[in-house]
Amino acid sequence: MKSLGLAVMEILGISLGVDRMHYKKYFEDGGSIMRCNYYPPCPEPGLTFGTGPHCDATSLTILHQDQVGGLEIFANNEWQIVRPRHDALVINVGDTFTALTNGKYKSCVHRAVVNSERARTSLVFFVCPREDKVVRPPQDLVQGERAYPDFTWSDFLHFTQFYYRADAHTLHNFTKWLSSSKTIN
Ligand SMILES: *[C@@H]1O[C@H](CO)[C@@H](O)[C@H](O)[C@H]1NC(C)=O
Ligand SMILES: O=C(O)CCC(=O)C(=O)O
Repeated sequence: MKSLGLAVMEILGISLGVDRMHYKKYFEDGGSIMRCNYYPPCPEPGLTFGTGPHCDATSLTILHQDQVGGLEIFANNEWQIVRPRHDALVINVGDTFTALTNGKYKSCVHRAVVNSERARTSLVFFVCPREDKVVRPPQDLVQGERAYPDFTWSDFLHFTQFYYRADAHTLHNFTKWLSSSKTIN
């Protein structure tokens, strides 16, 4: 999974027109988080979500869902079903990668719905930088203002674990939180 993540990083570097090895090298000593989600059938699926709408705070998400289905992404102003395919993985950009590209790649808002009939599982692998590494876009992607300040993955992870439940505005509110805590210090 790690080498797959690094291979995608190389492709993303190429697509952005920066040094093709830039992101691959940056994540070489990085870490990862893996999560297995189990969603039991729900008698009233219209009243809840399996996982509410959020962006992943991490950098890159590699997800596999079973054939039951339930993953949806918010794109072109509407919720769109991500049809399960047993032979495919879903790749999502997370907030930390948004910051690393100065906002060029946008993290994707997604959610998981439940259904009344069948239990569902998904397996999710999150690619992250080494915790103490500064998250900063390459100079090529900064024309004028920086979209986000410098931070470390460790700070951002801490924010989402102790102060803020990930939603569609996590990075925005983290940035605000960072600048207010700097003022206090
Ligand atoms: C996060 O930011 C959004 C957009 O500015 C705002 O509506 C929301 O209230 C914020 N949430 C928290 C918990 O600060
Ligand atoms: O179960 C899914 O398809 C989505 C899971 C998810 O968004 C997450 O674990 O962060």
